[in-house]
Amino acid sequence: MERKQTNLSVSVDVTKAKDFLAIIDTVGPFVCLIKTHIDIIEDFDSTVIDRLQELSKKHDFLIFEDRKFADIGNTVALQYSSGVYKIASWAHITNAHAVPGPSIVTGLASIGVPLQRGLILLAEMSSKGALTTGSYTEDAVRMARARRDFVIGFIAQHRMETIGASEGDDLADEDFLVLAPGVGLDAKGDAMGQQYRTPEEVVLACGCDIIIVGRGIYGKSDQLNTESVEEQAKRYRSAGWDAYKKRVSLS
Ligand code: S5P
Repeated sequence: MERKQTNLSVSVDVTKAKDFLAIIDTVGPFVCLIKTHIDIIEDFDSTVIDRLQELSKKHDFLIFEDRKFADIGNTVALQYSSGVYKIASWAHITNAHAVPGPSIVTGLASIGVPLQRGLILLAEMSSKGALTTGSYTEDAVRMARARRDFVIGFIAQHRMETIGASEGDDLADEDFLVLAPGVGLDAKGDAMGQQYRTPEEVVLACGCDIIIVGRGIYGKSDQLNTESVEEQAKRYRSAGWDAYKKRVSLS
């Protein structure tokens, strides 16, 4: 983030490999992180991963596969390491729901720690009516604190620092990343329950670190317009980074 002066992560939720790679090559210079849903690519083969890894080196970004694991430890270890996608072999970061309890982290860590991967826990979701509130969020944060060798942060809508802390907990050196999806400068939501807030709201007012932006950058049209994608990536990058600099200067 510091090297490239950006806290923008682009979520590349498109179904054709050609569009997927074209968007990544276009936004690459402006992001710290590319977020993928590899299982929505219709013409997937292993060359997509080779190319993604080349782009990660070319543009200096990390790869975050948004797999949202949600099963028992043994199953998630298999889903993370094996199958068609072999996620652990290429994704620097992946994420998991807290719903199965600490065993999901144990299962994923058995694969991810030896590969020096990082895990993000979903502590709060952006969708309307999400059940990730109150004690659920607190327990997700406690699960992270118990595995700081592997859990590097949260998907959340607010800073999580003091949430779920008990008296006597030493939080002084705690520095979890907070990645916020549901970010848009133009729309307030979509027709399927997504809710958007501005970079200023999520980063400055709510203390999140990284903004995750999908359709706000590449729109919904079938015709990819890389000029407009580049323009939007620059726009979100400066909105996100300005809000971050303001927050850091206040703290
Ligand atoms: O709570 C969440 C968690 C995630 S990871 N809400 C989300 O929207 N996401 C993901 O962020 C979602 O799966 C999608 O890939 C992205 C948001 O996309 P956008 O097009 O709405 O910006």
